[in-house]
Amino acid sequence: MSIQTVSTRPFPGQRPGTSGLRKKVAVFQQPHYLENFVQAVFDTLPGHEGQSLVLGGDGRFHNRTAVRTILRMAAANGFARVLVGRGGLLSTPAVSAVIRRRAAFGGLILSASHNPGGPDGDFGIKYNASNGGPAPEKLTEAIYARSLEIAEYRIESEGGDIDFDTLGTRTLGGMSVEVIDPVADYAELMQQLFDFDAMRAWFAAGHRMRFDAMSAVSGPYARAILEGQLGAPAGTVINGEPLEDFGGHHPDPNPAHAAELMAAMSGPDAPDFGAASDGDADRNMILGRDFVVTPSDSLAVLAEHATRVPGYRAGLAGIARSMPTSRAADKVAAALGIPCHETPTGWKFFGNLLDAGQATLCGEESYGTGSSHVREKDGLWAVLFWLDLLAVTGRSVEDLVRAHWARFGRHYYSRHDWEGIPAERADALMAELRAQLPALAGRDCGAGLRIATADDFAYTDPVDGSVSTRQGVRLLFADGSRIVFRLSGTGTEGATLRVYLERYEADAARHGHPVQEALGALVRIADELAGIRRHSGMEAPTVVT
Ligand code: VG1
Ligand code: CO
Repeated sequence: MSIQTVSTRPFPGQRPGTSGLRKKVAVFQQPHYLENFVQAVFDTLPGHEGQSLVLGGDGRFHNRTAVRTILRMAAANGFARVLVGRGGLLSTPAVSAVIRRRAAFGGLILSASHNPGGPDGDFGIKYNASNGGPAPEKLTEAIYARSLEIAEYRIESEGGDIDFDTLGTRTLGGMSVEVIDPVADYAELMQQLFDFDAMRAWFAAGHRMRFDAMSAVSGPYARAILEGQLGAPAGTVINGEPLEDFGGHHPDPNPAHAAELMAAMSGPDAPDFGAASDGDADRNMILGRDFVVTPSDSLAVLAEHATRVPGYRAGLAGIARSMPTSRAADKVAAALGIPCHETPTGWKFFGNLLDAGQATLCGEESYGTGSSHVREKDGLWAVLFWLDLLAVTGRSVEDLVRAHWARFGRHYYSRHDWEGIPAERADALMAELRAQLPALAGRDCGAGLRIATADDFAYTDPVDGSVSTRQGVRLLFADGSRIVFRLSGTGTEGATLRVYLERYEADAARHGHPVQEALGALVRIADELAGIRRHSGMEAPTVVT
């Protein structure tokens, strides 16, 4: 074993955002950049010596280089074993599943998730703890603090050519490197949760599905499970080969970026069920024929019917949703007599609730849904959940959602993203908005909309008491409508303002309006109060979902 200690100097700005550290590939390619961050993680984890680490990523450009570096650093930092996905691939939910199943100390996930990849795109890295979930804020802040004072890192000088493309165990500087099948543990977990026979019968009866893997890491998982185990015809999974640049696409499963799938799901010959997932396979989009399911509704529908599925037969302990996610799930929770927790944006805030058994299902408006089976959101899991429901109820996607609205009311919902605003302008917008807050309660905004309360969301974790402030400006209207403003914590260029709009409609006779029309008054109010056009200099949002 020949450990090299390399002198280095801190890089500013290695603070993890909503989900890990994300930067342009060129930033990560700077000498010592990745090494500094990885050493900061290891330095912040007492007791990691002699333990197991899980390692893998979504296969984007720089994934393989980073895997090699991290293997050598893990060896030099005293890990006994690294479990690495074959080819350096592991989806985010699969990392979570492997950590839990094999009782690993933690894991490193290489991904910038839904951000574009390739040499000019983004790269990212995040640490997940022994519960399989994203490092909580306390830990990410400690990692950041450490990155600001780092002076050296340790790396094994050999092992740069270690084979991680074939299954098996080899050694690197006294540490064992176990190359595992990226799909196997995950697929087994899915078999425990869902009724594979019912889903097989659904396909055998001639139902059709299209799953768009967006040339990202979900391809191998979706092929193995949908086509391999459930008998879906070959070609059900499209864009199923993970590519370093995601084929030049934005691997973000929403109606704007999954245009190919949207087109395929329209018309009388369209498949019965359409789905997509993102770069690291933790997001999901659910479509019926000519029908789009919002992620907030998806969470609510899954909760409503959860006991139809084997893994949730015993019922739900609770539901948790991020604050900007619509309150459709709250209605279901109330009907079931279970709590519905409201957390800040980012999956790391669900970890404690899941660990404490206070929540079974979790969801975010950003196409993220998951459960206590792992500690990450899980794209293919959500797709299988829907598929299982289609199979056991014999109903269509649209029918399930419309019946849900009829029973619980419809939450019209949309998110408007204003991307690429210069950071100081976006900060000024938020600062002005925050300054107005004390004066907003009681204001009549016209169109029958009166602001009942206005605040900046703060969250106290009910399990460990930790407090997170400034998590989004909320305008709550007397009729139950909401507007939420927050800045993205995952972008790598300028700032992105996210405006979340929600309006509740109980009357089934009024459930058929186009969404943007139903939210028109709220869109107007959002711009009036926040001066979005004035501050951004833009005329319209860049992405509407
Ligand atoms: C976005 C979403 C958030 C999600 C996060 C990570 O964060 O809004 O709900 O948890 O991405 O998703 P932000 O700070 O940009 O709004 V993933 O699939 O990119 O890891
Ligand atoms: Co993701």
